[in-house]
Amino acid sequence: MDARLARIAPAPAGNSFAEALLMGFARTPKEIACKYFYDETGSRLFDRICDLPEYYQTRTERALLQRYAPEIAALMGPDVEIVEFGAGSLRKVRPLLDRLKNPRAYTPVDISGDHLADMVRTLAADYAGLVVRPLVADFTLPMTIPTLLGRPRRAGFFTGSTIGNFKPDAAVALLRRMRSMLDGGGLLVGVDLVKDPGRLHAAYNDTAGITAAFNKNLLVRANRELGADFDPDAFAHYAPYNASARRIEMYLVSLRRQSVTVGDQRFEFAQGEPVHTEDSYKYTTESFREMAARAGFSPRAVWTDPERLLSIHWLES
Ligand code: AVI
Repeated sequence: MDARLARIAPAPAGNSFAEALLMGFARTPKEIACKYFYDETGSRLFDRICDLPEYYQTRTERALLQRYAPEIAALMGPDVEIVEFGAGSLRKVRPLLDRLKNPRAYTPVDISGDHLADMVRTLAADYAGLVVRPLVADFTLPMTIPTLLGRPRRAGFFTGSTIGNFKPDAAVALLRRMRSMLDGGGLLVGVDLVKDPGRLHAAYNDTAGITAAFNKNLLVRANRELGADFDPDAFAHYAPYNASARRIEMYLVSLRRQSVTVGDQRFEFAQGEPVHTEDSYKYTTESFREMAARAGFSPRAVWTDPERLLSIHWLES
């Protein structure tokens, strides 16, 4: 086993939940950035979302990766370093690692260091001889990936339709940054597709209420970490599909007029006032390819499932 913790880069200062929340609440409508969903409870709730019958994304993408791993591995070629952005549980990359010819290294990048260290131990035990070097970093911020000895060609792995959680201009900027981090290598991206609005609505408004709990966990987190006094029951989960913008919008809506304290600041909420917590953009295969081209990539292969729920794109630099 060769799982060198080659470099652990701390998340930069000045980007904390407290600062983000106070800045977000100064806007109209108020907002909380969606990357703060993922504390320990939020990550566990997200895992449950992935298993929901209404949330087709995770199982559809898993099946696509399983099915097309040989083709993807052939396009990536031999001797590559796989860089996974937002690696999470490190499970999704396995079918690809199983098919790649002589992968030189696997570099998972994730913001959650403790989780990453545990997951790396499990993965490294199953892939004897693979150089695994986790990077603890917020890949949405500018960062440099240290070069490995021999400078292997890189291939990026960015699945989970996370690109949809960025506004289109920010998504282009992120893809552009990834392109430069990959240093001439290609990028594999998972992208949720435009589809029947009813199907989309159901995926973000599940009958078991897990997505609602995931959304409200932002308030629970603020209470715990920032000494806020939100009453999560005084806010409703609201997640409509905006068909003209082709995005799910997620909000916490104040059910009554109320004031809430966060640290030493007080915030007023009118009855019915929304706090914006997430956008989840949906693309057609063509509109995503156009976006990737704006970021400087040459879109090559694209794979979709028979129902055309989700797509996986291979972009070359
Ligand atoms: C992580 N991301 C792609 C999910 C999505 O579908 O936009 C986050 C999520 N929000 C509610 N359910 C899932």
